[in-house]
Amino acid sequence: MEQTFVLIKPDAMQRKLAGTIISRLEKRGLKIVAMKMIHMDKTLAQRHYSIHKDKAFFNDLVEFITSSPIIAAVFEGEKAIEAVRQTMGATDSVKASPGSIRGDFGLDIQQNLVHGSDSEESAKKEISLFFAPNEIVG
Ligand code: IDP
Ligand code: MG
Repeated sequence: MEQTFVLIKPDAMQRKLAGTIISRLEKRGLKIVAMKMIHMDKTLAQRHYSIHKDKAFFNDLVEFITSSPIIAAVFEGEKAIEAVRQTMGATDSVKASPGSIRGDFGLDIQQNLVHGSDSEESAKKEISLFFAPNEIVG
């Protein structure tokens, strides 16, 4: 069993797609083991996306992810990291396969609805950044 970190991003919240996205992940067979609604501050956003700190889009990305409340969650399942990434689709929503969340609901490379950890290492780091051990209750 593996755990991975998921964010329902501001664009998805504003478009009332949170339920749809959570539902798709659950229907895939993944289990919610932690979930909360938060409004990320700049410091947390910069830490969460620190790997991208030298990219041209970094400041815009921090601005975007802190622009409204979002949902942070931990999903658990067999190969959960890969399963969530595949269910999300490619980063650029235009290039994401139809049937994926980004491929079905988006067109944008930045406002792409959902975040999912890309490796075991980033999953561990991201989960611990947003959740205390006793908040993972599933
Ligand atoms: P991922 O979310 O598919 O893992 P990453 O490359 O880790 O994609 O990028 C993190 C986030 O930064 C993306 O989800 C997207 O919101 C934003 N982003 C990535 N590439 C670009 C870009 O070229 N322009 C603007 N925003 C981008
Ligand atoms: Mg990423």
